[in-house]
Amino acid sequence: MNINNQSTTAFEGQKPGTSGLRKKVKVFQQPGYLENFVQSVFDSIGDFQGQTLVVGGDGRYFNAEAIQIIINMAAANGFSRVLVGQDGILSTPAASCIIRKHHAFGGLILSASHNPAGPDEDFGIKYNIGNGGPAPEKITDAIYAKTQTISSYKILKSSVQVDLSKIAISQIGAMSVEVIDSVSDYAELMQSLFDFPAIRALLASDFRMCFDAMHAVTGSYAKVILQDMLGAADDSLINCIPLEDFGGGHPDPNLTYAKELVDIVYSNHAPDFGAASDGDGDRNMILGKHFFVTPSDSLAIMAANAKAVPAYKDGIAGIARSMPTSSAADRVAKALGLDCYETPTGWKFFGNLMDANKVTLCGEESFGTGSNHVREKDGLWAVLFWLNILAVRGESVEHIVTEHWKEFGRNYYSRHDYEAVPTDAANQVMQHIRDQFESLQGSMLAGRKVQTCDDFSYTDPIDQSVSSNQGIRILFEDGSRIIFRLSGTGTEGATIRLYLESFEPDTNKQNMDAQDALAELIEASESISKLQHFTNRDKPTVIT
Ligand code: VG1
Ligand code: CO
Repeated sequence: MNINNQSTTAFEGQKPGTSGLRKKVKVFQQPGYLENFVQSVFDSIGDFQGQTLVVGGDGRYFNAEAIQIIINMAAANGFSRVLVGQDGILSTPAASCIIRKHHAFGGLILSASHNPAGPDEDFGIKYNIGNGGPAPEKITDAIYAKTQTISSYKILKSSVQVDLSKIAISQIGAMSVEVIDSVSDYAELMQSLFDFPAIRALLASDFRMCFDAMHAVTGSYAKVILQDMLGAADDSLINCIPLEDFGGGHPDPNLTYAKELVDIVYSNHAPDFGAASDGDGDRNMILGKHFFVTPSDSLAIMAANAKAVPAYKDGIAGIARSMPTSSAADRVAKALGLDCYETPTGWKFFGNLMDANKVTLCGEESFGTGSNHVREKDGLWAVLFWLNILAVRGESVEHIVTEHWKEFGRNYYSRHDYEAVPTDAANQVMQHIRDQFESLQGSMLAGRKVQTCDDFSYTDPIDQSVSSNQGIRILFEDGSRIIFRLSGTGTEGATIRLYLESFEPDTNKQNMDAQDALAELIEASESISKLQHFTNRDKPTVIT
């Protein structure tokens, strides 16, 4: 093998965010940009000589080109085997499953998740370690440091183009390249976790569902699992052809961007169950007939009903949720006598807890739920989990949720996003709140007493690593919370996320609209942050 030590100069700002490096496609297309980042990964992950690398992505624009470059670099750097999804396709949870199952050293996942795709839109890449999960901060910090000093990268002298369209094994010098079925390992894992015969029977009854793949990666997975294996009717899957630009859409499964599905479940002919997944297949939105399940409630309800699912029939070890996620899951954990962990935003913080068997289920308010079956959040897994619960309980989604509130109380919850605001304005907002920490302490706000306010800092209970500045929290004595956080996944300016939560134990007051129930907290948020004033916006971009 003829290897070229291509000299290069560092690019500024190749800093992995909440979920890897995300930039405009045009930025990634600069000569050496992707190569520098990939080499910085290889230089930061330890000794992988003779080992396996998994590669695949969500199929967005630039996916295939990036994969060819990575294969040429993996061969030059000394991997002995690359496993790549057919047509370059691997959903994020499927990549995690394949890394684990085939004992790979790690994997490169090409995705910018929910961010729009196409020549003028976004691309992304992240490295997952051998447990199948996102690299922890100590590795992403090392990768970033490397990108700032890199001066050369290794690549084959004469570039090889692998045919990704056919399942086959080929050889590049000492390295083999295996193009594998993108779905089968993952489908087999799903079958081992859930009661497929019960779900099949449910789908064969008069129960109707609608799954929206939003023209992103889960289309391929939903066809095989929901349709071929579980018998879902043809018309129960929509937008299931993966497209390079996601059909011009924004595959973020929420009430704003999954409008087509939302309109269907709120129509006169609404199905019993609706669900959507995001660009790379790791998130989910769950809906019933004329009913929306908040992701925080979804996590709590899964935990409370876990024994209905074969894989969790003996109970779960514990629950973890990201800090901004509502504390609905904490109430279930308490009732079950389990530990509940509160981590910063981003799936990488759950890995250690799952590896140490402290938790089985994890979730984020941002439509991410998952378990220790892989080390990523998993959209279709959540859909199957709900179908399994529905098959066992034989009740409607709305009934299951409202019964849950009766038993545990309802955590009213909402997130307001102010997307693409000027970075300076966003920093001003955060500083403005910080400046009031002292005066807020113990004061009355929104008719309730402030208990504490701080910048959330997390010490990993397994390796004691500390992650600070993970969002501003204003915690009230009655359990209500206001949280401000800057997004780590955007590619334009800054995105401010405002998270609001209040607890309602009274069954007679659990049927309000969340925005109405949270009105006082919403007003108080503006008064202390001057968010709309600093950013010159009069309303959020997205409310969920
Ligand atoms: C967002 C979500 C976070 C999630 C992350 C990656 O991050 O809030 O909960 O883990 O996206 O999800 P941020 O930093 O923009 O708030 V995905 O589907 O893009 O891997
Ligand atoms: Co995603």
